[in-house]
Amino acid sequence: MPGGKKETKEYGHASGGWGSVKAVAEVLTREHAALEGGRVLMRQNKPDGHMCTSCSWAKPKDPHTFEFCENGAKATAWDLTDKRVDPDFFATHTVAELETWHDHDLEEAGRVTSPMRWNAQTDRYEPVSWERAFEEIGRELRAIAPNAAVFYTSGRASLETAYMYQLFARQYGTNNLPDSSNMCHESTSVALTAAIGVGVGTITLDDFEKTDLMFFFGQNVGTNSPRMLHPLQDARRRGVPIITFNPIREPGLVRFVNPQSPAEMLTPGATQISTQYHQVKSGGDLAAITGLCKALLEADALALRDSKPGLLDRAFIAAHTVGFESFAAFVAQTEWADIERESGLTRAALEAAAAEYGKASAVIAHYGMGLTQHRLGVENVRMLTNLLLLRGNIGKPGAGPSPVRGHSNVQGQRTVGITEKPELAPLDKLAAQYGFEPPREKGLDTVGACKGIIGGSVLAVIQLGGNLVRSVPDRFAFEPAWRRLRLTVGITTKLNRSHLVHGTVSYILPCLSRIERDMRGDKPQAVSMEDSTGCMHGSHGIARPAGPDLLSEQQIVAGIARATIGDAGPTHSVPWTAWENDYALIREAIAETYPEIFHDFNARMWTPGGFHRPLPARERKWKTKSGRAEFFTPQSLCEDPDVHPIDATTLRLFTLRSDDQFNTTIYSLDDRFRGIKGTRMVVLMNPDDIHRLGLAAGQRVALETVADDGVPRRVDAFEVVAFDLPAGCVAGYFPECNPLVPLWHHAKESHVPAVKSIPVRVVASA
Ligand SMILES: Nc1nc2c(c(=O)[nH]1)N[C@H]1C(S)=C(S)[C@@H](COP(=O)(O)OP(=O)(O)OC[C@H]3O[C@@H](n4cnc5c(=O)[nH]c(N)nc54)[C@H](O)[C@@H]3O)O[C@H]1N2
Ligand SMILES: Nc1nc2c(c(=O)[nH]1)N[C@H]1C(S)=C(S)[C@@H](COP(=O)(O)OP(=O)(O)OC[C@H]3O[C@@H](n4cnc5c(=O)[nH]c(N)nc54)[C@H](O)[C@@H]3O)O[C@H]1N2
Ligand SMILES: [Mo]
Repeated sequence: MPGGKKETKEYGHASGGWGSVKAVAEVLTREHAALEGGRVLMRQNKPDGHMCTSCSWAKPKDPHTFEFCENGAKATAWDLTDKRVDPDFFATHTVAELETWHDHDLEEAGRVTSPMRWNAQTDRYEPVSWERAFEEIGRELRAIAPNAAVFYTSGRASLETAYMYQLFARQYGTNNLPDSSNMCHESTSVALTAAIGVGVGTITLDDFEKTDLMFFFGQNVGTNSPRMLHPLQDARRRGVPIITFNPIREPGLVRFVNPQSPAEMLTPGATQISTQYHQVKSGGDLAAITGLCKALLEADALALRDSKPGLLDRAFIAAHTVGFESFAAFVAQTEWADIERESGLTRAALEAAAAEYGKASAVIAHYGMGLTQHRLGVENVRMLTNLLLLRGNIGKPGAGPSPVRGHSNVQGQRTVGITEKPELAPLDKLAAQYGFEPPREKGLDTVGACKGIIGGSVLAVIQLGGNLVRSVPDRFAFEPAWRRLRLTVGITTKLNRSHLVHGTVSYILPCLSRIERDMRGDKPQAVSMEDSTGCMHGSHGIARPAGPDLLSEQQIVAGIARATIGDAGPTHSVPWTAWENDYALIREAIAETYPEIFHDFNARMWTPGGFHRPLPARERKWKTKSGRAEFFTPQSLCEDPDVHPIDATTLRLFTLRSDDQFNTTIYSLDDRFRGIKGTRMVVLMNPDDIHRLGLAAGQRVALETVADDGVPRRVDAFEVVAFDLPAGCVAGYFPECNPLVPLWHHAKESHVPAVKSIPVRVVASA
C-alpha cells in the first residue's frame, strides 16, 4: 500500500486553477515524463493529433493551445512513464507475491513490455513469443464451445480494433461481447432507444452556444469530463443557468477557474457553475423529476386558467409524442409529500427549478452514473426524457439529452458492433460481406458473463483492456470463480489484478497505447474514435513506443483470430493480415458495413471537430415502436423496490470516483476536491447519521450489505468521515466497495449494476 498519512479537509477552492497545474506537473515528474509529456500533450485532442485516452468528451474543431485537462494529462503521463514491467520484473516477483501489492502499485510499476505466459511450476509469468502465445490461445479457444468463451472490451479500443474484435468473436461463433458500457450507460442505450429511437445523446458542441438552460443530473464534470468545463464556462458567461441535482456538492459543479487562462489564474475570479444546486438523495431522482414535472404542469394549468400561454409545448406533444396523458395522470396523482420524502428535496426547491425550466426555450440535460447505476436506471433516463419532451426540448438547436459517456471510445465500440444483442448488430450485412453465418442467439453481457463465470459455464475470458476482477460486483464470489477459468488473456498496457487472479492457462499481452507511434514498415498508422456527442475523430500517436516488442491492439486481435479461425480463405474472407498492416483497409470495411455513418471514412476522419453520425431524433424523426417520441409512465417513485429489509439502520451507499483515479486505475490515494488525502478506505456520512447510529468521525467501521439472499457481504477497516450529504445516504469509493454489491442488484432492463444505491449498514469494527 502506498504510504501517506490520511487527512481530510474541505476543499475551499474552485476546481481547475493552480491546483490543477500543480497536479499535472506532479504526475509528469513522478512518471519521469516531463519532457516527452509536454510535447505529447500539445498534440492532445487536436484535429491532427491523438485523442486523449481518458474521457470521451467532445473535441472542438478550433481547439485551445492546451486542449487537455488535468485528468487527461494524468492519463497521458500514466502511459508515457519510463517505468517498465519487463521479463526481469516478472522473474523477480511470483504472482502470489504480486497479489499482496496494492492496485495502485501494480499499475505504477510501469508498462508491460513483452508477452508473458504464466508458469504453474514457478508461479511466475515468463516471456513467450507472440507466435506461441497466439497459437496456444487459438488452440484453447478451438477446444471449447464458442459460447463458453467471453470477449470483453473496456471502452478504450479504437473503432478499427473494436470492429475486428466483434467480427472475430462472431466468426468464431459467439455473441458473447460484453463491454464496459454494460456497467455504465447501457441504461441510456435502452431508455433512449425506446423513447426517441436513438441510443445516444443528441447534442453536439454547437448546441452549447444555443442553449438557454442546462441540467446536470448525477455527473461529476470537474473530475470525469473536465474539458467540458470550458463550454460550460462560456455558457455561464452568456448568463445560461445551470441547475444541478447531486447528493454531494462537487467542486467542479460549484465553481471553476480555467487553468489555461492566464487572466483568470492571476485574478481571484472564478466562474460560478451551478446557479441552483439540489442535494437530492441518492436514488431520489425519479421523485425529483416527477416533482419538476408536477410543478411545471401545475404552473401550466394556472397560466391557462388566467388565459396566458401555457408552459407545455402542446404542438410538439401533439405532433411528435405518445403517452402524454398517462404520464400526466401519474404526475397529477402523485402527492407532494411523497415526492419530498423520496427525493429529500422541498416542494419549494423543485418549484424554483421548474420555474427556470419553464422560462427557457432550449434546454440540455446532462447526466451520468448518478442516473444510470440504479435498479431503475433505465426509468431514470426515461423520466429525464419526459421532462425534455414536455417542452419540446429534443430535436431543436440548443436542446436535448446529453449522456456524458465514460471511456474515450465506449460509444464508438457499440456503433461498430460490440454488443451481445444480435438485433443491434448488422448480422445479415456481416454474413454477406464476409461469407459466413454469424450466430443469431443472444450473447452474454457483463452481468451474464459474471454469472457464467461463477456458475462454471464460461471457461475462457479475453479482456481487451479492463480489469473485471476489480470492476464487477460481488468480488468475493467472482475472484475464486475467475481462478477456476481455463483460459484468461489480458490485452493490456499495464499490470492489474485481473492478470494476477487468473485461469489455468493465462497470458498477458502488452499493446501500444494510442498516444504512441504505430508504424507498419515506414507507414504510420492512424486510428479513430467516437466522442460523447457522436462525432468521429482520427488519431495518431507521436510518442516513442514503450518497448520494441509491443504490438498494436489490431495486430493482437488479428494474431488471435488467425490462430483460431485462419486468415482469409475458403471459409471466410476476412483478410486479417492485410488489415493489421494497413488500418485504412479496416476503415473501408467499416464503411461498407455502415455506409450511412462511415461513408468516405478515410477522408472524413480528419475533419476538424470530427464528422457527426446521422441521428434521426435530431431531425425529429423517431425510430421508435410507435414512430413517435414516447412518454413513459413509472410505477412508483421508489428506485429500489425489491431491496429488503429496509429499517432505520439501513443506509444507501453510492460508490464514487476520486479526483485521482480512472476507474480501477488509481493514480494516487488522494481526492483533492473532496478534501481526502492518503486513503480511499473511507465512508462519507451525514453528521446526524453518525450521531444517530452511535458512531464517531474517525472511527474504524465495517460496511455490511443488507440483503436477504443469505450471502454475507462485508468490508472492514473503513474510516468514518463526516461529510455534507443527505441523511440516509453514505458514499464510498469504487472499486473498494465492490464486494458489497450483489451481482443481482442491477438495473432490471439494462443490467447495469446498481452501484449508486447499495443498501448497507455501517457497524463498529470488531
Ligand atoms: N478522471 C476520470 N475520468 C473519468 C473516469 C474516471 O474514473 N476518472 N471514468 C470514466 C467513466 S468509465 C465514466 S462512466 C464516467 C463516469 O462519470 P460520472 O457519470 O460523473 O460518474 P461517477 O463519478 O460515478 O458519479 C457521478 C456523480 O453522481 C453523483 N450521484 C451518486 N448517486 C446519485 C443519485 O442517485 N442521483 C444523482 N443525481 N447523483 C448521484 C455522485 O455524487 C457523483 O458526483 O467518467 C469517465 N471519466
Ligand atoms: N462500484 C462501482 N463499480 C463500477 C463503477 C462504479 O461507479 N462503481 N463504474 C463502472 C463503469 S462506469 C465502468 S466503465 C467499469 C470499468 O471497468 P473496466 O473496463 O473493467 O476497467 P478499467 O478500470 O476501465 O480498465 C483499466 C485497465 O485497462 C487497461 N488499459 C488501459 N489502457 C489501455 C489500452 O489503451 N489498451 C488496452 N488494451 N488496455 C488498456 C489497463 O490494464 C487498466 O488496468 O467499472 C464499473 N464498475
Ligand atoms: Mo464507464
